[in-house]
Amino acid sequence: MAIERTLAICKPDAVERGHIGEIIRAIESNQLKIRAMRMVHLTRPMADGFYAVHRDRAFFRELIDFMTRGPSVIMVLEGENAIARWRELMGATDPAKAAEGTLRKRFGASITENAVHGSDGPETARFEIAWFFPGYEVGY
Ligand code: IDP
Ligand code: MG
Repeated sequence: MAIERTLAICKPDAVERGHIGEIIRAIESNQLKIRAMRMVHLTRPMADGFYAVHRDRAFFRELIDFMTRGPSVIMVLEGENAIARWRELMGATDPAKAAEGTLRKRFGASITENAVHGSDGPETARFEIAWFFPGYEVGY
């Protein structure tokens, strides 16, 4: 199994409600290492570019309004099979459908305000890490 890196975000709803600590605890207690971290209040151009793949979806505007309404905590996670493992910890996109104990079940309020983000594959992870951590190097 490969060591992977993935991009994780505590979205504005999770930051507003004081869930950063619980989310980091879930990361650290599940053998994922935080390799980079920053708090960013996304501008519209940053959010538009990050979610460009969704720009034709009906929910795009609502998603961008949400993601730009307050700061997010953005992290690079690393570990064995990190991409799938982080998505498993997050749970399904819709908190109502997310498994018991997942972060979205615990902290998500709606399909838009679902507390956390995770890359969905290796290509996406590369793009998303470069988007928020330009120049990020593996050679630490
Ligand atoms: P994911 O975050 O589980 O990968 P995506 O389909 O990539 O889900 O959607 C990106 C984000 O857009 C979701 O996390 C959520 O915040 C929002 N979103 C997705 N689907 C809907 C929807 O049907 N209505 C409203 N917002 C949505
Ligand atoms: Mg996605």
